[in-house]
Amino acid sequence: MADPYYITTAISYPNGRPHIGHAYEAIAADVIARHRKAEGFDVRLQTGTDEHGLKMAQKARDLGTTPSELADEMSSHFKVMCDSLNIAYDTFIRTTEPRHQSAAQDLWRRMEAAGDLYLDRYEGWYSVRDEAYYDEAELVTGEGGEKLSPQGTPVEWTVEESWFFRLSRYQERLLDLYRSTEFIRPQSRCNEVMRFVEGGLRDLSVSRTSFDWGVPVPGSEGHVMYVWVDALTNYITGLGFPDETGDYAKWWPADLHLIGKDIVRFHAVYWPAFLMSAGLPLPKQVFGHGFLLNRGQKESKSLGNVTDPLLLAEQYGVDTLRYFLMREVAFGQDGSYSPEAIVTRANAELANSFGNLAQRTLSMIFKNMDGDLRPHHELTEADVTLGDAVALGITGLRRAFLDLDFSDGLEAWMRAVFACNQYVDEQAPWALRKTDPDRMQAVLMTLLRCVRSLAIAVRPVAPSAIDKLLDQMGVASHAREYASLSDDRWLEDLAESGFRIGQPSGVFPRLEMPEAAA
Ligand code: ME8
Repeated sequence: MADPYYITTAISYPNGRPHIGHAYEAIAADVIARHRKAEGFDVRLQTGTDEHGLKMAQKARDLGTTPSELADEMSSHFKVMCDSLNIAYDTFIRTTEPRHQSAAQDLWRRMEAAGDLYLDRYEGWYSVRDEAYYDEAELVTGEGGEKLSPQGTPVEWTVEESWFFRLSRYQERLLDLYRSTEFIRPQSRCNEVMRFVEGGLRDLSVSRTSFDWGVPVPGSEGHVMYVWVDALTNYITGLGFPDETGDYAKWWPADLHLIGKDIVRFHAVYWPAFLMSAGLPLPKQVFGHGFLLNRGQKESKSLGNVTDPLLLAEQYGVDTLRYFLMREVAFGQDGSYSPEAIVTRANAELANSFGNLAQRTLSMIFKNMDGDLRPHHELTEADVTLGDAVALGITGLRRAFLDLDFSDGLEAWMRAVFACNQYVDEQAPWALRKTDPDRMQAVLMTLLRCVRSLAIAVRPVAPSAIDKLLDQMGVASHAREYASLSDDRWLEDLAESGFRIGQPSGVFPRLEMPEAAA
């Protein structure tokens, strides 16, 4: 039976519409999910929206609506974004669902039963925007001399009665976890978290009395859970927790929580500590990806550079956008995008290199030998060398993707594409039609094999375009996973159809450079 692989994204705050950072994270998670599926895993992908907390309550008040109406409207935009970007999620969770409330309350009761929760007074520097308290020593000074959180957001001195979680108890167990496993990736973020934990952990305030838009603390009227206790629980709510049979038994612990770098502390310190306290297994890995910047700048309303990711997808194509993001950014680091960068890369790599290779190969076959393909030929050294180069590129992609190193993986793939184009130029199959039709057959058959393998390899990144291409080539849907890379059964299917391929049409069109940049 296939091994299960459970991957989650962060759940987004639906206090506004999705931005490019949300799209980036969803796309990366979907590429990982599709890649693992292609590698033969039984995959589950969960995403959703984080609907409680002060931020939501305040935004709703500013807009003159209720938090629940705001969440309903905005959450639907996140779902539409996922659907439009071809994100194959299995569960879209909303933390306002009743089943989520029972899961969060159950986790709370377990932490209470472990003796890890106590009531006290909380005073400290609180950032509404980050929904976090900070130590005096962590604060920075703003341009006007005001105190700011390390993320640069305003902080206020706040006093309230609060439940506390005995985080301090877990310091050593957390450090052991970081030291003995690859719990936090990339390494730079692991180092940051280790420094933070080694500096000493203080107990964490985990309830609020100043507002009521949250999950009620069981048995403690007037308290709602700190939004992060509630939010982190989503990863098990979606599996039916507190029922520990069924989906939970199959999929927990998660293999990967994919999140952005700003929320690593919540996932790598608080979440494992909550789970240790509740006596539940820990996720296997937390990966903190970098931020996506618009021409090197953070998008913000005040700069007027906020881009709707769906408009980008509409303009350049979903598969092109997905390819660009995975290729351009070294995964784990910050990256930048601009319309010119998207068009340049899409044209150079997708349209002119892979698209052109596929189109040339299929058109020559369609024109010269449709219905007349023969799978077996005597191979020359050039054919064997090309086969090796393609195999190397694909192994490179697979290995790098397993390690979440997408840009390197796609670079290895691109090297194989270049090798194929060079082979076409050198072998010039069009010139062989009259002089040596057998050799033309062998060259085109070699190319057809290579195009199919390269298409299957990159399918997790550009699933719709690649499926269109594989349809044209008559490759059955069961022969599109990585297991079928090394067998020739697809040729038997093709033989059954009388070796006919469909009328080829390009799947990666050339894009126009935006006018401002031309
Ligand atoms: O943090 N580039 O929600 P969120 C890349 N609700 N990723 C970005 C980004 C950017 N410019 N901006 C944000 C929350 N992100 C919480 C999560 S999980 C239990 C609760 C990422 O809507 C960010 O790092 O602010 C996070 O992983 C995700 O988008 C949602 O951010």
